[in-house]
This record gives sequence, structure tokens and C-alpha cells, in this order.
Amino acid sequence: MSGPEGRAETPGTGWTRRCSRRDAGGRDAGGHSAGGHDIVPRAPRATTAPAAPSALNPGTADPAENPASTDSTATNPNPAAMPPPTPASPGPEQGTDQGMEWERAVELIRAADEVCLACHVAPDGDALGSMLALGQALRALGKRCLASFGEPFRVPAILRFLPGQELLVEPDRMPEEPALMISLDAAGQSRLGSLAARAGRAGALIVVDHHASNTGFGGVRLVDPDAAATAVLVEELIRRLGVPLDGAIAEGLYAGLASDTGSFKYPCTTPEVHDLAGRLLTAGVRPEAVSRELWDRAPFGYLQVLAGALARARLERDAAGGRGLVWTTIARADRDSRDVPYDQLEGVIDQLRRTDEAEVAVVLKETDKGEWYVSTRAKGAVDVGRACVELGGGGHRTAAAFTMGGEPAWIIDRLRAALRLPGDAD
Ligand SMILES: [Mn+2]
Repeated sequence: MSGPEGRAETPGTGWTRRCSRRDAGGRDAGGHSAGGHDIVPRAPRATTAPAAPSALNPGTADPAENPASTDSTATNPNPAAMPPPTPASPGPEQGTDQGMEWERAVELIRAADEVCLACHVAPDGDALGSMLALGQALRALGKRCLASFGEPFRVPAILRFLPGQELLVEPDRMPEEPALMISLDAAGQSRLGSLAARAGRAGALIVVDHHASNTGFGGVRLVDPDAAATAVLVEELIRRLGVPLDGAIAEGLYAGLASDTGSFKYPCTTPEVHDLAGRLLTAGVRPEAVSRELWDRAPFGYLQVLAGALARARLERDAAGGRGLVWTTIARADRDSRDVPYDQLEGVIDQLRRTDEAEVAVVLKETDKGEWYVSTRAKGAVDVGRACVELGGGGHRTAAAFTMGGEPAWIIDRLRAALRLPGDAD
């Protein structure tokens, strides 16, 4: 499968360099991927109420995401359930609107009998960990809770340890018109894949996300681009709901926090992140167990695939404005012969990017559909996010991705040219 992040997002007015998370795939495509993390050109900070203040689910806040429906009322079959309108003029403090959003979210959840949760396609640790943590908290509140993500509906192998998987249902088993739906870690409605239409039809749609590129969809928006992970926001929601953290809930949150901070290495690893991690450990998380599941285990076949990828790596010292490019490929046949699924490959780029002689590291991975998912990393001098946007993908300055058909050598030619664009190396 391909990394869907590569195609979804649109460049905004600027870029975040806050946190160079994993590439667009979060964990690159396949099963894990997708986070869309890297694909986050900065959008206007989306903490204010949507344009239609009384709508719990504008449904079409981002026309580009859902061009077929232009009448937002048509996507709100349950207007009677809507709460009082949000005041049209925002308060003097920026926090006022956001505080109101949290209150609206808590009210909606408290009033609901059933809550449907959805995270982005090809979920990563933050998407699935946050969703299952919230699902378990809602269950503790006595809510019926269904959780899912769009096809392909397959939990990545490295996330199968997460507690709460019994909440998962096939996406087509989610209600056609959920009364209350909560979207987690999805920067845009389209990132919900086959669940996007249900999100559009939901009586109320709460969006919990931290992508700077968030498109502004949803009627109640718990969106904070400064949050290190969606798990940070989910923890606050759970706290506001009055549900104590147990070990199982905390483990999902910790998986999200550890994933999106690169195991507490990325610049988004603030003191607050460590404070939260400390609370999660207090609740019973065993960090060594989570880390082993997420990063420190692989079938032997993976080592053989990795060995092949490293053996094929090419170092081009003159590329990327003379700063150096290292790249390799993993064709489908390379992993099929070792029985290694696509979603097992996300760590390869982390080996390649260690190369001292190269500012830019690139791994081209052939998806099950035969396209190439191209993960890129930079160390700070070159803007790979911009280059990937040029090629139809997106991401951060230092971590980005795109998907493309064709031969790897041709794709690398195009990337090499994009990396020479003025402004990439500032
Ligand atoms: Mn995330």
C-alpha cells in the first residue's frame, strides 16, 4: 500500500520545524505508516470556532477534502442535537475559544450513549495509541464505543501489543451516520479514508489533532499544533472527563507520545512531554516493554532486507547543493523473498540517515500496489519538505515523503532536481 500522506496535504503559508517526526507515513506507509506527520506545512492556527458556529459538524470545512458536498446542512442530519451557538466574536484571549472547545467536547461526550472513534489510515503509534486510549476511557465512562480506521483495515504488527484492540471494528461496521464521532491524529477529513464520509455525516464531529497542516474540518476542534502528539491532547480530554489513567490507557498514550517524539529525541520533546511521560509511568507503563514492541524487535527476515538495502545504498556527495545525498531502494521482491511486509520497513531510513557524508537520506520503498513511497530525511540545512511538496507529497523541513510511479533512478533524478530548487537550502 502506499503512504497516503504523500498526496493529501496542501502547502500552507509556512513550515514547521518544531518536530521532525517520522515521515509522512509516520511509520512509513504500509501498515504503519501514514501519520501524515511529515506532511505538515503550517496552516493558520486552527483554534478558533469554525465558520458555521452552531454546526457540530460542518462536514465540509475543507471543500478540497470533500468536493462532492457543498451544502453543509446536508451533512448534518441531526441539527436538533446541536448545542447553543458559539459566540460569533472570539474573546480577547486566544485561550477562550479553545477552552470553550474543550467544554463542548466534554459536554458532547457526556451526553452521548455511543461514540465512534476514527484515526487516520495506516495508523501509527500516535493515531492508534491515542484512539485506543480514548476508547478505553470512554468505556470506563459507560459509553458504547467503536473504533476503526479506513482500509486497509490491518493493525501494523508493531502496534498489536496496544491494549484496547477489542474496541476495533471493520470500518464498514461503523454506523453510517454516527451521532458522535471523534477523529484522532488526522490532519484532514480525507485522511480518514473510507471513514471520511461517515465523519461528514456524523451528527457531531470532534477533531483531536496536532498537525500544523490541519485543514479545519470538524465542528468541535481540539487542535493544537504545538502539542507533541495527539496523545497529549487525548490525555487532557480524558482528564477533563474525569477518568483516571489506568495502565492500559496510559500505555496507548505513552506509545503515541514516544512515537511522535522519536522516542523523546525530537525537538518537540519539551519539559511538558517528560512531565506527561512521568505521569504515564506512574500509571503503570513499562517503557522498556513499549520500546521493545515499537522499535527494538523485528523478524530475522527484516535484518536480511535491511542488509540488502544498506548494501545497495549510493552516496552522492555532490547532490543536495553539495551537501550530499544517500539513497537506497527496497523493491517488493526484496521483501517478498524474506516474507517481510511493507509496514515492517519504516526503520530503514533511520539507519541511512546516520550517514555523516550526506545531508539528505532517501529510501524508496515499493508498495504492494507497485508505486514507490519515498521517505526523505534532512539534518537541517536542506528543506526536504519543500522538495517533497514539489513532487506531490509533503512534510516537515527535515522529514517528508511522496509517492510516485516509475523507475527508482528516474524518481531520484526528479528528487535531485527538486533538492536544487532555490530556497531549499537556507
Ligand atoms: Mn501524531
